[in-house]
Amino acid sequence: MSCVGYLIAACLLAFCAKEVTSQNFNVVCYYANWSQYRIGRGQFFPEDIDPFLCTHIIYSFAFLQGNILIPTEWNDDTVYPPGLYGRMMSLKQRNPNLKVLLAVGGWSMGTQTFSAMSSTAANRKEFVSSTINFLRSRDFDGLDLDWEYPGWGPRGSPPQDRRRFTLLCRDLRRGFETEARETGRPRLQLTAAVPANPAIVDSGYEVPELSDYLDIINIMAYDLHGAWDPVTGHNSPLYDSASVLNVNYTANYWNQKGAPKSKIAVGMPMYGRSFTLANPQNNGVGAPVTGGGRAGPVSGEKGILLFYELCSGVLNRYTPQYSDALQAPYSYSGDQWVGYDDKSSITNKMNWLRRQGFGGGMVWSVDQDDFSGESCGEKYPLMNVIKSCLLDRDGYVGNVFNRKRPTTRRPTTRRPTTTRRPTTRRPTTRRPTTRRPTTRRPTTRRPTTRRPTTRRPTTRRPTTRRPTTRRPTTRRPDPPIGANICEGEIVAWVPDPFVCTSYHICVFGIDYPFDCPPGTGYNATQRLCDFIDQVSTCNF
Ligand SMILES: *[C@@H]1O[C@H](CO)[C@@H](O)[C@H](O)[C@H]1NC(C)=O
Ligand SMILES: CC(=O)N[C@H]1CO[C@H](CO)[C@@H](O)[C@@H]1O
Repeated sequence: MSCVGYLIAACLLAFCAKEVTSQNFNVVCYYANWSQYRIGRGQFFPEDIDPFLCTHIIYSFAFLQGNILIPTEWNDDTVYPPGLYGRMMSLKQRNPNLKVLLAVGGWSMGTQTFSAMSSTAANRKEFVSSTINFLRSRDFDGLDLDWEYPGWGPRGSPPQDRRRFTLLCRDLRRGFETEARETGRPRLQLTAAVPANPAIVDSGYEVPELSDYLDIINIMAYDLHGAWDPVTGHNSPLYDSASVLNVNYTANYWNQKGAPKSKIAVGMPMYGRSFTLANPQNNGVGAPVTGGGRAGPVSGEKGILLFYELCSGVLNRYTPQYSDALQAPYSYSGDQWVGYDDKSSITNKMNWLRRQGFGGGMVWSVDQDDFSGESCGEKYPLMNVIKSCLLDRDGYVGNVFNRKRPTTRRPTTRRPTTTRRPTTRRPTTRRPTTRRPTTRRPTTRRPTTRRPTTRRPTTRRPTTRRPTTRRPTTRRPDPPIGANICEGEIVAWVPDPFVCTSYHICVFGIDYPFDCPPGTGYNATQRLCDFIDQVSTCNF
């Protein structure tokens, strides 16, 4: 299609047909914990999220150690300065309908630990009960399982893992229900990120039974084509009559296999996948390539362009094209080719989603849209399209939760401003873009051949992140004699029994004592250092 044709299509698509419907949609936003290490304007923190754009935020990722959930990032879980978990939770003060879930797994964690943890009832039991404690003590509203993928041989998961995954979901759901009954709190939610490729679905997912246990099924309907392919292909085409790897096919496939539409959240990428063309004259869909496209300036990853990288370069310098067959935009310039989603293709997907009656949309990931507005000229251009099609102005909650109205907009006054943000946010040693993927890995990786070894982060960050590095230098000498405060605690925050301005982080029974900054005391309810007059133990 010509450029003019493209513009007309863009205009036609730019409206969201919002007929009156009683349906409440979910908008599930993944947040990548490594976005804090992007450079310059790409650097992203929880405060950069507009809490009214999503009904659910999924913090990615925590890992498993044995049967226990562990944070992966040195500052995920700190109390002072408040860790990224805590900072994410404060978004709920602005939008009380917002749910924040924690994802466990991801492409880089692999399948082995999931496999072992889910293989016996006793292991699963330990995982379930420790996970409930972990989530509750940090105010998470649920868990998202990102096992990529149970029963999928090419990543080392044996066929038995198909059943194990179902049992894991069953035990989690039952555990969450029991805990909710016993405590009177709203039940923790259980969701999963699942593959788009039908072959991977069939080898690992007992869809009808799983669907009973899961609240939301997040289909990773992106990475459908990429640098591992020999020819250009679109990251996330809505349709494709030549291949099952398209959004319409996979969402309907999950539904036909037994997942109710209301539980399906259809994934959308906030990034494009790019290629280097073998011959610049041959620049359509299906043209031979020599590999991934040049890395973007912020992501630094070959074959990937984040949406704001597209805005600041590609969208005005490349030649835009629109594939009618795929209902998807792509662009090329010289030997560079990129397939992506923009405002009109997302609008089109939203209209499709509403027509088809699916329960909501999901994005990977919220930190890849233009959150600052510096590149695209407006803040969160893609997320706002999704919001305008699926949510009302208040970003109401989706179909599985009760709606709550914002009560008082209590801002962040309770927290001394000095504790809010570390001045030096970023340990210079650990950042680089080479270490970690900007996006989550190929949902689609067809079984055998294709994956180049470069795509997988083989080296995990060293194990240096742990507690020893966290401790401020101004330490009280020793914990009171005989008090092993941390005995039996896996991961816990414990107020010091004697000093109201101190607290302890216990990690696998080991005590890491901390002092609050001058003028503040430890508020055990909020798990932070608070103004001293807010801390009951300091005022009696
Ligand atoms: C979308 O998927 C459904 C179910 O697989 C199929 O019947 C329909 O033809 C698809 N639509 C297009 C335009 O491919
Ligand atoms: C900085 C960083 O990458 N932190 C963690 C974020 O989650 C991933 C899981 O995919 C871990 O590998 C990282 O260690």
